[in-house]
Amino acid sequence: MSTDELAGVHPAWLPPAAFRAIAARRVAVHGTGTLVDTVRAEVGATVDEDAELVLRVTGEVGALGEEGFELYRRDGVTVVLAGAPAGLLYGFFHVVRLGEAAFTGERPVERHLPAMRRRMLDHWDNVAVNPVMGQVERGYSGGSIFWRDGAQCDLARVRAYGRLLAATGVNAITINNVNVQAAAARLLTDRLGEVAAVAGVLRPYGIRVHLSVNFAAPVMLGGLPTADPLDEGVRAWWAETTRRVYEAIPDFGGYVVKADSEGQPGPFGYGRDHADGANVLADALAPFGGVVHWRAFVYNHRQDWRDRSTDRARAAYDHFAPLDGKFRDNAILQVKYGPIDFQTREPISPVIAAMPATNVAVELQVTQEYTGQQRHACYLGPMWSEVLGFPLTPDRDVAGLAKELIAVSNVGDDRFWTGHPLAQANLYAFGRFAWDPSLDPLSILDEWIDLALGPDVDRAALHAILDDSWRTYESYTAPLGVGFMVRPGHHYGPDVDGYEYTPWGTYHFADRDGVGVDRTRATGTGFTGQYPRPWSDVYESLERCPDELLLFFHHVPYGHVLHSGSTVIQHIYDTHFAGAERTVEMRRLWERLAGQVDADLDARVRERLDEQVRSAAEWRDQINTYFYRKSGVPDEKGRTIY
Ligand code: BDP
Repeated sequence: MSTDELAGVHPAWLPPAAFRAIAARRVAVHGTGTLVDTVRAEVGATVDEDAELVLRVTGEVGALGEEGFELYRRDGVTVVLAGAPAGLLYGFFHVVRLGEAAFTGERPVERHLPAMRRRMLDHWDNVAVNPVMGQVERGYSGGSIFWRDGAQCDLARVRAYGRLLAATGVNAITINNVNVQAAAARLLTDRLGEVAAVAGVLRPYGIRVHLSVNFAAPVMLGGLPTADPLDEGVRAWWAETTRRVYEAIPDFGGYVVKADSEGQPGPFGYGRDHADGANVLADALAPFGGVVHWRAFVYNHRQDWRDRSTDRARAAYDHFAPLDGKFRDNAILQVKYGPIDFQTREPISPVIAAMPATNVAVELQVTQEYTGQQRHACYLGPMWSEVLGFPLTPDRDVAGLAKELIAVSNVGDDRFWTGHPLAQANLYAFGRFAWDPSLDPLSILDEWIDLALGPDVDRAALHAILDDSWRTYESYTAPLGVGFMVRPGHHYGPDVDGYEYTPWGTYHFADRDGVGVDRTRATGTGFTGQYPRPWSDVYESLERCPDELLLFFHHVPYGHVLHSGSTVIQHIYDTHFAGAERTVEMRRLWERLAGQVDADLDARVRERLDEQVRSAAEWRDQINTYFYRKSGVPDEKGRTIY
């Protein structure tokens, strides 16, 4: 794996030390196929007899599917059995994770099967540098690992990435931005070779490649007069174009489409609905076993901000719920976990429960667009655990309602992969949750610490920094679920009114008397009515609405008393002082890692923590000052607010 391209690149969670326990043992690998060969290459020398670790693909184990595996240890031999090569690969990496524990004592038979059939990362990488968004939209880790200056990169980095992802259980990636510009659109046709090359290096890791396509491709690339999904010529163009894609990439995954959203073309332009739009692509992909991921992130980003009857939170449900049952089986509706846009705190999107006859995938954001942009340490595992375990309907949680888990990747060509080295833990956690949403986020963090930093680092200090870092970030940024108090455009740092008088639909309605968005049925936008019971009632009720979502659902006076006993205004002051203070503590805790991690990793983390401390103080001061001046209510603890 060591090519020039990888010189100096941090091994993330697969350093040579992670393989210590396996390297010290005699290993036998039985089976054939590309993925079994991958396992063989990982193991190095293998033996035929007297193995202490046996990895075997066998038809003898039932119900493990393509990806499941069985693990046990008996009489000094650790055995991994899989029904298919992919299962063997995942079983192998499971043994890597276990380390010495895989070779200690006896182990009864455990069965491991992925909860989600597709575990996918979306890259928002641009082929040509976008003048506003750069090479990677919302990328905080340097350039793209796929393209540089409009041309495909050396793929050694992509291969190493595939290996890292396989070790977490990820089995699909979309390689280009959902906002598909001209150069990227051509990946579907004359630049298809680049997609095939990426598919080639990821295939040995069981990862299928998907492509974001532009809904207007028949016009842009095919020279047709229309992209109307019901037009016969358009249908034929998609069918033929897709046939060519599969000729080049027989195991191609499918398409991802952002349509009628933030300026992207879509079926609305032709008077058609989104099921019409998705189905034309689904039909083109079906003969080859491909799927289309159709994003539900559809809303009017040019609304009149003075018109309070429109509510961006309502948009996805209003557009999609009436279409339940109209999507093809190989169309997957990709729904962001919250109704607005990857905020630090949002309620769960009601769309996830509203479409029982549709395949729904839940989309998370590993790239920290709204959670500190990889300058702030913010471990998102606890948030995702809450999201996935949320009992949205009386009999199912979000993980049970979703068929797939998808997230926007946080990786770039940075030598630590993720800009902030500690942000690696988020990427690692995503894969692990997609495999098993019931995992404990803090145990996942332990896995990452063990693998990436070694078992001897000050684990307690790392936990003290990261365990609550999401809640810490929440405490010094937008309060009580109101969201979007970020600087317009790049979304870093505070600007309370930055979006307040714009057409983007993200408002807080703060005035001298109160703050928050009234989304009730009784007096507000009616958004609460999109939830199943009991949530429609819980959120509608000022008394029952959880504190952390209060301002998402209700407009309240500053003196409103929370369940915590504090008033809204005092809560704002207290959390902002405490949150900023906490970042100073995080920086102090990191000092304990000095000498335990590589000097350059240490330097990078220190630089980021300094910025986090600075930025948290800026958030504290701007938010507190804003609300003090609006409300005129002094801090009851007498701290200085200007
Ligand atoms: C928003 C991002 C924007 C993305 C959009 C999306 O600011 O860059 O294009 O999400 O998900 O959060 O399509």
